[in-house]
Amino acid sequence: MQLALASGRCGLPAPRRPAASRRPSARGPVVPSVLEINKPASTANGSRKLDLADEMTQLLKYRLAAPNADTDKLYQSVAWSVHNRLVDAFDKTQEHWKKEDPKHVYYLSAEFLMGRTLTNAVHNMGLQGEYAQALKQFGETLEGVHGAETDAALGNGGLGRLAACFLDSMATLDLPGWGYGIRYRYGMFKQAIKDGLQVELPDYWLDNGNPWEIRRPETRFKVGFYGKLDGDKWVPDEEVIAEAYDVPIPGYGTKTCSNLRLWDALPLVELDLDAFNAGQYEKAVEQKRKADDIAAVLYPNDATEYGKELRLKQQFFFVSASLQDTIARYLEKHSDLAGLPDKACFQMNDTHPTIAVAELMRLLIDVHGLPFDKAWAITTKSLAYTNHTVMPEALEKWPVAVMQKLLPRHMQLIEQINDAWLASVKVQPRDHAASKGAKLQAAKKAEREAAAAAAKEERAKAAAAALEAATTPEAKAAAEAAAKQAEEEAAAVLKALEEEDAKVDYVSEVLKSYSVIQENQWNKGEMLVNMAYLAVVGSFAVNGVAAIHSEIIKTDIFPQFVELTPEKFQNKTNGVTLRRWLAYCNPELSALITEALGTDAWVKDATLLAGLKPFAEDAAFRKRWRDVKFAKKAALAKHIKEVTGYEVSTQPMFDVQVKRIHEYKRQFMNAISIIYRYKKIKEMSPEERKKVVPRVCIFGGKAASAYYMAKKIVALLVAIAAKVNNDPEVGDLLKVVFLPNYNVSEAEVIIPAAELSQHISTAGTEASGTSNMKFALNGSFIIGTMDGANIEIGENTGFENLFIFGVKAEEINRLREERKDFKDYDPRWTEALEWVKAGAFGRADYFDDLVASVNDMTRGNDWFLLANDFASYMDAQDEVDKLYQDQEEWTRRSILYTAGNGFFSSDRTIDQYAKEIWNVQACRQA
Ligand code: NBG
Repeated sequence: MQLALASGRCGLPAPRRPAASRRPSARGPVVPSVLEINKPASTANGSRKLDLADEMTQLLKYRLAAPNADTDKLYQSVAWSVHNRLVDAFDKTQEHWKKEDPKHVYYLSAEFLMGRTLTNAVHNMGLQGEYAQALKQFGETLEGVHGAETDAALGNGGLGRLAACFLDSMATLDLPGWGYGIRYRYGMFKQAIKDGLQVELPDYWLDNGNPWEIRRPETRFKVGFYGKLDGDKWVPDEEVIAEAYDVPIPGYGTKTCSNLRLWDALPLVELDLDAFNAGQYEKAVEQKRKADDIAAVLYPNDATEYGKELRLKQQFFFVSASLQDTIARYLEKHSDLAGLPDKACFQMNDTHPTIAVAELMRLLIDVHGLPFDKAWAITTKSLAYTNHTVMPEALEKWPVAVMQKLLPRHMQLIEQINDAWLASVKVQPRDHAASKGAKLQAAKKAEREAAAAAAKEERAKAAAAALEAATTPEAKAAAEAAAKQAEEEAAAVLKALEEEDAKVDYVSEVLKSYSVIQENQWNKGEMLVNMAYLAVVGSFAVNGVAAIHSEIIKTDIFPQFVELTPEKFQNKTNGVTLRRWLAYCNPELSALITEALGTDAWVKDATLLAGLKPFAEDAAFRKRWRDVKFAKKAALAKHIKEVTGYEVSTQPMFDVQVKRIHEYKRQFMNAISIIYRYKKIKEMSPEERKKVVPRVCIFGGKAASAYYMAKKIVALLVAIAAKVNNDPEVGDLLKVVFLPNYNVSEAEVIIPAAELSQHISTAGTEASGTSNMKFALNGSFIIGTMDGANIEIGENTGFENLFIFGVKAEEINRLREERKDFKDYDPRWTEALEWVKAGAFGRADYFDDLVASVNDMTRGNDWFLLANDFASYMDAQDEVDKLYQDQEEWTRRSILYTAGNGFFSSDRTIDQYAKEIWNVQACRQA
């Protein structure tokens, strides 16, 4: 039984204690009789207070019915006991907020990548001492039961994890706010490696119950789909019930406990008894099956669009339920919906929840009877939108046909919104569309005339040559006639073009660029709803997630909107919670920091980390800093051994790249550099080998199930590991590890152990990155490009402490253009790639397309510029090796990473959102 969670159908487990230590408690039969546990424990002041160990005992017996408390059951008993305290804190906070009625922010997100809750909740509530004590009575520790918890992996990657960090910070800052999302029955798929390839297994994360949620059968809303429009009255022909589950979110060092409300989907009628009695068993449960589908899976969608109706259904489902819920709560205290923007701000996390623009309009107009204009004023004062990517494939566009079918009323409203919007663009101050149209027209004219002038010159040259070549008067006359004719023809062509041009309505051409509904450029005739444009039109604020990204969205993604409403566009550089990502995942470093600073206040005020700077100069402190890193490396080495069987020494540099596998993140470039390193080590003499800086190269990350190239990259990494690690010639000089099923819990073990971390995306493609911040805060060096938040990390740490390489974002377009004729490969690149091609890592055919994608301009065009950046990447790697040999200097700078990057606390980010977008103030209990 107790192993079911460890290995069962979940595939590879997250970090946890070895099986041998997961045994029934040493304390013998731990469950006393009912009589015994009913005896109240009295406290010093005589009140009847149940002590924690007793409470756990009760839980073991009555909730878990577990006479033999193994580690899993002990975990659950602690979890349910913590649950009780969370519910208390939750109730008090929500009551307080209800009474005070402050403005709330509602964070709408299709993803929340929460990870485990136990350690975080216990520490945030300051109960670690009490629970450690209670567990001691069962012969267990908090760290011991920690591993029995399954990650709540309701997210794909950075965007979902950011949402989870934001909830922690909102609660910590006492900001009234809830998250809203979907309670997926299956979270992010589990990744396993089979025969060297990634396989995806379902994530049955709810199998053992979930102590971290509260089911709310009393909070239900209907959500409709499909059906017909009768005028503007919508009659859906499919309806489901959204039922709420609340996940309490305790703040750190505060009484505030806020909420993540997740929706489950239920059928209106679970079983159609008539159909059943008539023997139509499938029909009898059809409604249930359809509802089940909605909250079943998280789309494994990192940066690729799945044109799935079901996905739009999911998006609408949770958005509709969340808006209905917030409006209902607003109306408990207020009667006029015009005041909604004073009490609620909805932050749309990427394009996934942006159907909220149309749904809020529908609720206000159809359900609450407001006129369009009034509804629009409320909507545009309540919604804000965060963009998280510039990848065109991830900026969702829904075919009008799909929207029309699934949400006919919303499509109608989107058309009305668009019409009103375009009409307003037309009458913008200074006749914006007209003057822009005139400019466009003038530009086209100039282009035409320049082409005509060039052609004329060509012709004149040809005529002159013909004339010169003509020796007889007849030939001369013929040449003159030909020249004249050519001139007349050219004039006719120009005239025709001008006539065509006169027919073009330049104002409407301009308006097209603003339109929310656009033609599919790859499939003429198909019309699409551009959800990002809908979000921009419907929001009062639009933000990017790092300084460079916020500029790129202004210049490349929404420039036309910026012209009209520059004040809407903002930057909110991402951050991470220092609780989970430093204090709890690295208690050893945390203790050292607290000792040095003389306070643990940095956990809540990250700017205090700057106080570590002088300690970088202190040799004794540096030694202790190194000792902590070493201990974390040892823990990771142990984990690597347990999971992969590979034995790695703790002496080499731990070099890490963990993140979703994506071509733009360029794990392939890292792989090629490792192959080159490996090849060179093999060619070296024993003397030369002594000079090599040994490394353990660690990878982790999932490839989206349908992402062809990403899966090949995983396979290549696994193949390199198999070859290198089994090559006795190389020994400890190089080891390569692919840790399967990278998730939050894996990250918590990997990040504190890293000495170098790689953030090497093609400049301009990674919106921000957030693991770069986690690594930096844990004293890991960064090798990276001038991309996303790397740039701001450089500004905070001092660029001299980062290993920056590669081209800049502004050079990318030109280089992509030039690559058509690119031949100038770095010889190291070619040598390593040739080796892959020759089958040194097996599967030469399988890797062929991957190699071609970067090396064959006819089959791929190295779109992400790996070959282009390779030489400077290798140079940067040489610098890394050089610095690592000077451990004192390395450690000195490692301390500066932690000291310099307090800026990247999500508390800072959330404080900025609250002040600069949401206008939400703290509401704290006395
Ligand atoms: C991701 C970006 C990351 C960024 C996170 C959080 C999506 C769509 N975007 O660079 O790729 O750090 O969002 O903002 O997942």
